[in-house]
Amino acid sequence: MKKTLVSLSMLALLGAVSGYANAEVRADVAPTQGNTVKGSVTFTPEANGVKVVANISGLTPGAHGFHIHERGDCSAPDATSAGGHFNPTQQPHGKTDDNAHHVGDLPPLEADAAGNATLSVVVQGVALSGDNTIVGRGLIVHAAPDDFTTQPTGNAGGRVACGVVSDK
Ligand SMILES: [Cu+2]
Ligand SMILES: [Zn+2]
Repeated sequence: MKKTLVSLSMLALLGAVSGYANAEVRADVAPTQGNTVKGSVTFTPEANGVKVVANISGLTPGAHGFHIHERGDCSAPDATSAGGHFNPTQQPHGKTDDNAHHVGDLPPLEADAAGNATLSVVVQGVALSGDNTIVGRGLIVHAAPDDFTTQPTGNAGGRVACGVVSDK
C-alpha cells in the first residue's frame, strides 16, 4: 500500500512537471438493482491522451458497452439518473477512435467466461479538469454490447453498474 501511495505521488509530481493539471482520477462502479457487476476504473493523463484502466467483475461473458454519462448520479435503481452519454462537443455516438463520437464513448469491456473484464487503453479528447472535465460525471457498464451505430446510445441495453468519476 505504501508503495502505491509513493507511485501515485510520483505520478502527480510528473504530471505537475510536464504541465498536466491533474493526476489520476478514478471511479468505483457498483451494481445497479438486480446485478452483481462491480469494479474500479482509473483515468491517467499521458503524453498522447488519457489512459483508461478498468477491472470489472460480475459480468456475463462477452462484450459490454462502457461509457461516461453526463451526470454523476447513480441514485436510480437502474442508474437512468446518470443521463445520456457525456457529449460536450455535440457529436453523434460512435467508436472512440473515429472522428465523430461522444467524449463519453469508451471502448467496450470484454468479459471472459468467469465474467471478469480488464481494459487498458489510451483515448483522446477526455479532459480530467476544466470546463469539459469528466470529474463528477457518471461511469456506466451496460448489459449488452455497444453497436457503435444506434443513436444516441449504441443500443447497449440496461445499466448493470454505475459509479461517479472522482479526483479525490
Ligand atoms: Cu452508457
Ligand atoms: Zn455515445
